[in-house]
Amino acid sequence: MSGSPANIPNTRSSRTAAVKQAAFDCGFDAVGIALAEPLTSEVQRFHEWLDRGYHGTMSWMERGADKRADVAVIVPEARSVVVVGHTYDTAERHPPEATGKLSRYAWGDDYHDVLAVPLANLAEKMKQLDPTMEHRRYIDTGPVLEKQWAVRSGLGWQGKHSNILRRDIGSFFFLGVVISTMDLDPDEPMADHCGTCTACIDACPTKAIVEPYVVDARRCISYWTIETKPDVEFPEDIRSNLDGWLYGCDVCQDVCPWNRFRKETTVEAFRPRYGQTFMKAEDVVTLQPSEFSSRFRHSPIKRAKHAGMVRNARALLSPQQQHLPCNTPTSPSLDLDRQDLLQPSTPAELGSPLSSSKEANPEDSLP
Ligand code: B12
Ligand code: SF4
Ligand code: SF4
Repeated sequence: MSGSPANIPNTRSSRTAAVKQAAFDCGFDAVGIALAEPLTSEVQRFHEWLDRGYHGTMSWMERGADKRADVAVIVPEARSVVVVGHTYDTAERHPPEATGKLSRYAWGDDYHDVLAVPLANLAEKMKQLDPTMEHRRYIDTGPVLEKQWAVRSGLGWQGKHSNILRRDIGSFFFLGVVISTMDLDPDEPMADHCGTCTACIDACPTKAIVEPYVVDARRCISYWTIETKPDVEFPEDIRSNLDGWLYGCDVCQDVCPWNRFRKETTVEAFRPRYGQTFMKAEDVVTLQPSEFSSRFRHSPIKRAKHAGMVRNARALLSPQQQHLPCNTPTSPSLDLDRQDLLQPSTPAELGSPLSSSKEANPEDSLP
């Protein structure tokens, strides 16, 4: 019987090392591996969260419970979940008193599109290591509990703001997963380094972090400015506490001490379009639908739609300022469905390599 070709690792540990190296070669900044076992306690908490109504109008979160609980429903015979992180931080900062702020993740092109390429490349490299491999891959594109897989895989810990973070690169990174039949060595979960810190809870303008590690989306600026239909007006206690955010919100991450070690991406596609980290609300309310389409083509902001961005901008303006000529339609159109899967496709160009990490100091001055 012939053995593996010389360049294909033939032990589980060498295959695992090769997969991790492949993730870095494809441009990811962090990688962890979990066994593809059912998520039991995590799913129970997820359902408690839904039962409390914390998902608001995001009814798509009620679907796909079987897939969230067990990735073997998605990939029969799944053995491993490879979780990757890709930073999106850039050198730009929001001016301190700016209003009309755009959240950092949305400054450039849509990460679902940008990261589909390196994730496809990673899957292709895994396939070269194990030609019999079956897989599915996701970047916020399906009913997969990505943060919980990131925790299981040791990629990071879940902070009290509920995002995943790491000591070497902070939290400004996206997550992606490859669920596969490949037999790989799992990593140990990472210790929680939040300690006694409560900076994110204290700073949240709308008090959306209702207990440590738990966000009530119905109180979160990100939910209101991104996920609600354009014809829904903000409740007064949200509107009056928007803290200048036009689309999304970065406050809980901006105040996190671990983001002193944030790592800048060199991926041009994530840099702010037109150099803008904020837009004047007065300008947004007068933006024509055609201008909106061209300004936000291939941007995550298209999710809010023209009418949604105008609604967000109006909420930032005082009642007097709102009497600007704006005549904007508020007709809601179809929602994007996050249950769409990224279909495995042919590998494309490798993603741009990223700059090396800033040195992460020991945690003496940190929580
Ligand atoms: C729905 C959703 C939202 C909702 C709900 C937010 C939320 N906290 O889940 C809204 C619209 C508000 C939102 C906002 C944002 N989002 Co979002 N979102 C998602 C999505 C699609 C699903 C997340 C989900 O399943 N939430 C359900 C709740 C129940 O999960 P959970 O918060 O992890 O809850 C767990 C904890 O509370 C835990 N728990 C309870 N008690 C305790 C106690 C301890 C000790 C511990 C450890 C845990 C714990 O149990 C729960 C279940 O396991 C994911 C993509 C995906 N498919 O996973 C992206 C995702 C989470 N979002 C992301 C981002 C970037 C954001 C924003 C930063 C965008 C912005 N700048 O505006 C904000 C952050 C707001 C915040 N503080 O959470 C990234 C996060 C990357 C990262 N590094 O973690 C993801 C992973 C997308 C991606 N692929 O990169 N998002
Ligand atoms: S994103 Fe903003 S509103 Fe939402 S939990 Fe974080 S600080 Fe609060
Ligand atoms: S701000 Fe503090 S409590 Fe919140 S995630 Fe960062 S370290 Fe944890």
